[in-house]
Amino acid sequence: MRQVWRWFGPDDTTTLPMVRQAGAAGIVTALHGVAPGIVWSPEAIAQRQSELAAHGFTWDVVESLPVSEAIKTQSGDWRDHIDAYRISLDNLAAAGIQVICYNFMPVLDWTRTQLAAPMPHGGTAMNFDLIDFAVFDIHILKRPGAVNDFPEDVVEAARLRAAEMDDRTSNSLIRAIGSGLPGDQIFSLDELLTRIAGYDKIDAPSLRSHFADFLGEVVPHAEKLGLRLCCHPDDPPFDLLGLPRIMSCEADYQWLVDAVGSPSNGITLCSGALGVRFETDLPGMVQRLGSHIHFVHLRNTRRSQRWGHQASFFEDEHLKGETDMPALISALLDEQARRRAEGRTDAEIPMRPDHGQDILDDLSRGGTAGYPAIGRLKGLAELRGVVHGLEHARRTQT
Ligand code: DNO
Repeated sequence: MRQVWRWFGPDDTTTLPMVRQAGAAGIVTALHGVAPGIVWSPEAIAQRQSELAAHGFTWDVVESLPVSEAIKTQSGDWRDHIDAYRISLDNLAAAGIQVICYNFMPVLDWTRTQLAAPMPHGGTAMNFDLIDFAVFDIHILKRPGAVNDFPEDVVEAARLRAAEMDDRTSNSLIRAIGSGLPGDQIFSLDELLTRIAGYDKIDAPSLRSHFADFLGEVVPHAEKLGLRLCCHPDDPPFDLLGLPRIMSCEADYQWLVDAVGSPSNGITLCSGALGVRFETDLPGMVQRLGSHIHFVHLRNTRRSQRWGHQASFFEDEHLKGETDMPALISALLDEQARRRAEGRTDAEIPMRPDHGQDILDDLSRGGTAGYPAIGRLKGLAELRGVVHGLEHARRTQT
């Protein structure tokens, strides 16, 4: 696997020389300042590439080329946004960038309720607590009908917790939930309610049909350009705020690859997001859908409680947590071997250590939540160790 690293641009507190020391081979980034629906210009792409080249890096993967809310809801300027998406793909292809990650989550992107939950080792990790989320949804946002979207015991626990929550705690809850909003956007609670209301008439089947329309418009274009689009799963992989989430499990990915059969219509396999669903079988998913995987995020989670598909969980160390990481990596190495045997030019799959706990100097450096330098360096080093061990075993067994 090609070891890549997410970098957020010149303001990232983890600088490119630090990434070099972590041993990553390539960079995953985006033009974070460009709003969804606006074209990524050749100049802006070239500028980002030259920032990377100055430190000997290439731009290996785009994460993300965002799909606008207008496209997801098929409202307003959505057709113009599709045209803009295709032009951005033209410009990325012309710059030699082939792997493009995106997601189709309504309104929110990844969502946590605590960005720095203390861990027993003294560091911190990101946490999603369904009861805190219910406090936000029912008592802070006051979304109409929110009580119906949680199990009864969660609603009751949230009522008790909300009654005791002070302003500091509720503000940090609002901030944590807002941190996952796409790009640098920050919404007020009223704006969030307005955006949610934009989905009043959109249930899972209609969102899926909008997604199919989007794929129909962009995948053939991407195929002509030789690009590999790859959809990131919902994180967490269940509905939030009464909004449908439709990329949460293996069946959803089977739907995706069947929706438009093309090598350009692929998967971002994120073990951290998908692994939260108790029934997820990641090694099996790689065996069954592996040929469509264009990008991999390796991360681990541990559920503290679950209610059906919903769960509270925290981001555990990369080799701890409930995903059997060596089994998953072994399946990915098998997939790469299959591709080599077929002569595929994309046999080496880009992989990044996803998120990391804040440890050592991370605790004072600041930067994008979930993306500390040392926590990710540790994750990458551990994952790299697993890859080397498995590759050694394969060489000596044959
Ligand atoms: C979280 C990330 C996601 C991901 C997007 C891809 O840390 O994995 O925000 O970048 O969902 O579109």
